[in-house]
Amino acid sequence: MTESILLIIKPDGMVKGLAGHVLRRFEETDLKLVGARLAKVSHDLAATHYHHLREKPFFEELINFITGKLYAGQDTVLAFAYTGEGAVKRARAIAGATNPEEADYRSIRGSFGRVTTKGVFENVVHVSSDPIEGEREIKLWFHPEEITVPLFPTVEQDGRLAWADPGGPKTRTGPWPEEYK
Ligand code: IDP
Ligand code: MG
Repeated sequence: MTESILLIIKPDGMVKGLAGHVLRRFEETDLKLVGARLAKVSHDLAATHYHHLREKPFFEELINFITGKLYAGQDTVLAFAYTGEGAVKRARAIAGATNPEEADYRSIRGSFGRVTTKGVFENVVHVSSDPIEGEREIKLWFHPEEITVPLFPTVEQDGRLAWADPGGPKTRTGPWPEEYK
């Protein structure tokens, strides 16, 4: 199945100079790069992106982390959209498990991530958890004109293209597919 994912090089990956390494790893796959941007992570964008974790005890620290507050104001991240056969599984294998201490040591998170004393998983990259999240996240981080192939339906709005279904936080309609748990 053709799937699309959002890859983010998180603030820790940016300040540690890992952008080139991460891109290299993804270049070794035949996933197609269809979007790339340097993005400023506002509190709103972060909270919408991580809405599924809003009840978690680490949520505030996670927002501080992703908006760059723990890294001397590193509030820009690199965001990429990739598409291809089995993209979620393949991208998540490169990234490694969410907890860097449990991630395969050859993966990006296993090699370069850490768990802070406050319990935040600083894990270098974000990769969409499943295709539904991939679509929601790409629509959240990219405008249609920034995606180089017709990935999702668009509509014209005030003379500009917009995503036909903007994919808000509530777009997940069912449980997570078994294979992505
Ligand atoms: P994922 O990034 O592997 O898809 P999610 O459960 O979607 O994992 O969590 C998003 C991010 O929130 C993680 O990448 C990590 O930075 C942080 N996070 C998730 N679970 C924990 C936890 O139990 N403790 C601390 N941070 C966490
Ligand atoms: Mg996730």
